Amino acid sequence: MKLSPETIAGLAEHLETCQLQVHDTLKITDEHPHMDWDDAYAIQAEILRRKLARGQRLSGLKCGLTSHAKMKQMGVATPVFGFMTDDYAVPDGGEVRMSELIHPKVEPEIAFVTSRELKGPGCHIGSVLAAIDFVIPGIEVIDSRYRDFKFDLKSVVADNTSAARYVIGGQPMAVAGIDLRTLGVVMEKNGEPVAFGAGAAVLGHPAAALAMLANHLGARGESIPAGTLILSGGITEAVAVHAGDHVCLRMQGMGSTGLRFV
Ligand code: 0L1
Ligand code: MG
Repeated sequence: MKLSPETIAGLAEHLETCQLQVHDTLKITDEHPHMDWDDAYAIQAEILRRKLARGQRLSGLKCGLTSHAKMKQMGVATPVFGFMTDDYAVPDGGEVRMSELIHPKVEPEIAFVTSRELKGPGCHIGSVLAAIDFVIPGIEVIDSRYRDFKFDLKSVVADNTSAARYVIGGQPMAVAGIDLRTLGVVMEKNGEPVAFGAGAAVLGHPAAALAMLANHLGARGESIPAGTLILSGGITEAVAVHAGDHVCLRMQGMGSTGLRFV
């Protein structure tokens, strides 16, 4: 690690304050060009610690930048991992207040819920499929705290991978019998289809994203507990939203979920 514990705590406070006070900032690597991956994940962990200390609860984990469409949109080449707390959860069909966000975008994602602990290293698609209770449609609302979404990967990791809100809903399905690679998704904004894709857009198979997450956590002596909700990453590019927009995600055989921005 290159940053001191004091600098990590200060950067976590800075980024979380941007989130809570709804203002943007320049990417933190401008001031700390030598920070490394461990520093970035330590800043993210400190943001989680601050939220838990205020009584929020961890409600899920997320994989980000797992599709070529997202990687190309953001000009990066590596997936990243983050967390969601219970205040990020939006009820199915519920409202998201624009006044609480900076410049939100939505992503269609396959959400997984585990029935067993997943532990790396050595986790692979097979271990993931054996440990999944069900999959369900999910929309992630990302809201980078960086001005104009201009960042590098370490800055994004520190900013908890832009996590802001999410909704899940529709018909949960067991993974046995579904080919997650050919699972089709259509995301609509105000009734118009705006993004289309299939599960294979996520690293060839969306379970591969969870295997990467388990291996990432395993390298840190952590694991994914049974009963964890995990967003596997945007299948398409993220779509910008504004007040008044209604977003609906339809997933093949699983119905739909949606939310409204007010
Ligand atoms: O969920 C994600 O794909 C992570 C996004 C992080 C970068 C961004 O803000 O687009
Ligand atoms: Mg996402």
